Amino acid sequence: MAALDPHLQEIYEVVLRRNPGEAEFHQAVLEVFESLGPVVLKRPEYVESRVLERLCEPERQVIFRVPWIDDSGRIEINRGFRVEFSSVLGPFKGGLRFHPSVNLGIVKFLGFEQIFKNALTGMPIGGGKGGSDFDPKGRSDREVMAFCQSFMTELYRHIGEYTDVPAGDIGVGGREIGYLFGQYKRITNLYESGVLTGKGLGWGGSRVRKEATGYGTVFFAQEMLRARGDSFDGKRVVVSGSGNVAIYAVEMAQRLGATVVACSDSSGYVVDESGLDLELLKQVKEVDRGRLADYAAGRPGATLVTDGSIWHVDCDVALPCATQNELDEDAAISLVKHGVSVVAEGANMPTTRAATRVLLDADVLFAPGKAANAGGVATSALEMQQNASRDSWTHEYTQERLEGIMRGIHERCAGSADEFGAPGNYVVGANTSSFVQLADAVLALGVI
Ligand code: NDP
Ligand code: 2IT
Repeated sequence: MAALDPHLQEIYEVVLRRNPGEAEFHQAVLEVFESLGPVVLKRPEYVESRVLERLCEPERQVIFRVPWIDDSGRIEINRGFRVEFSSVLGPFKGGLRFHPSVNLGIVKFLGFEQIFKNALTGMPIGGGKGGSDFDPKGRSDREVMAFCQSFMTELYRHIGEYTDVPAGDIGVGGREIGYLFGQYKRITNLYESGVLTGKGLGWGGSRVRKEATGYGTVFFAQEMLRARGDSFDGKRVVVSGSGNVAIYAVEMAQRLGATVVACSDSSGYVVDESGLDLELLKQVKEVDRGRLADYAAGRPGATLVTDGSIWHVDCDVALPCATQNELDEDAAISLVKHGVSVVAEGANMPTTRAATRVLLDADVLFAPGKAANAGGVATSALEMQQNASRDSWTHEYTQERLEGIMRGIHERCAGSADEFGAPGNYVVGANTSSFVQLADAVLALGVI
């Protein structure tokens, strides 16, 4: 990687010192800083006014105990987090992740990414993230409810439709948002629809929110292909993960004429050469809350692979939609060797820095998550808009809005990449474009 501009290097070293042991947060900051050399050359006031230091320090970080009782009567103790990173563009906005790996460094990386992603949407939303090391896997509905109620019993005092608006992420879907919203409503005695997004369609949710991240990722990839005179039609696609983002990325890629030949979970991956059976996948993952092994068992011709990497399956388009750092340098080399032409990140930071370099050097069209997966949070902002006006839009209209937003983000990234001397580099485009918007707002609002 190119050396950082000396000012940026100095600031980065302070970030390392002040946030020890938070590897994912360091990585997210470095990825942004690597794009900003030409910006700080052109606008030295950003360095003089210490805009970068201000953006790297969360406005508020909350860590709390979450006690609850499991089905056997045992008392369980988890840790809850909410990092309210930046409200310079709007109320803090970003998901909650329930996964045993969650720690402060992971929540901070996600919150930091969210600031830039949310700026790119063009909607009035700041950045934040939260979650817990609670593992919902294998837990009964009652246990999940007990956990969510305890989590909200602390979180409620920090959130609100004008303050901080959480949503889902890994391990948090419609069921969890329901229990969280119910407890918020009970404690506050307010039907404050706009306090959480990802709600059910019958009680304040938005059409297309469930599908939005996966669909949006495919729309963004489609724009990149279109810019090269190409399309999804006839493409061979691999999608990692098999959760919310992955399922709807598969759905939209199939609708656009692609064959999706593989997807994964944390136990392995499935190869299905004739194209994934989406209805079966939804039944197994969304209805039965099962594993991909159950999909393979129910689908003749599909193979379950429990060792090795999904990125060794050859494809034209790769959509990492599982988790951070799941696509490493070896995986990128394998994808390039097999002739991949597009990689679009449905997950947050799934591609390591070394892997990103391999893809960019090979002239692969590479879409960073903060641009490609912004459709989820953008549709959350559309949900907030519907809640504020007590309205409910049609599926068709909401999807049109999502498509327009993704086209806009693509245009914005492509334009900013050109402006800062890196045509075709969507990493530079996404980071520079969002940073300039944020930095100008930071300066305008004064030292706060
Ligand atoms: P889900 O919980 O619905 O699905 C997560 C999927 O990723 C599962 O298949 C899971 O497998 C797999 N996975 C999770 N952690 C790991 C791990 N450590 N190693 C291997 N596989 C893992 O989450 P989402 O689909 O909502 O989120 C996926 C990604 O997309 C995340 O990076 C999230 O931050 C990002 N994202 C989500 C948005 C949303 O609206 N939901 C918006 C923008 C980004 P298993 O079931 O075996 O754990
Ligand atoms: O990473 C993300 O953008 C999300 N998990 C969605 C956040 C949101 O507020 O909808």
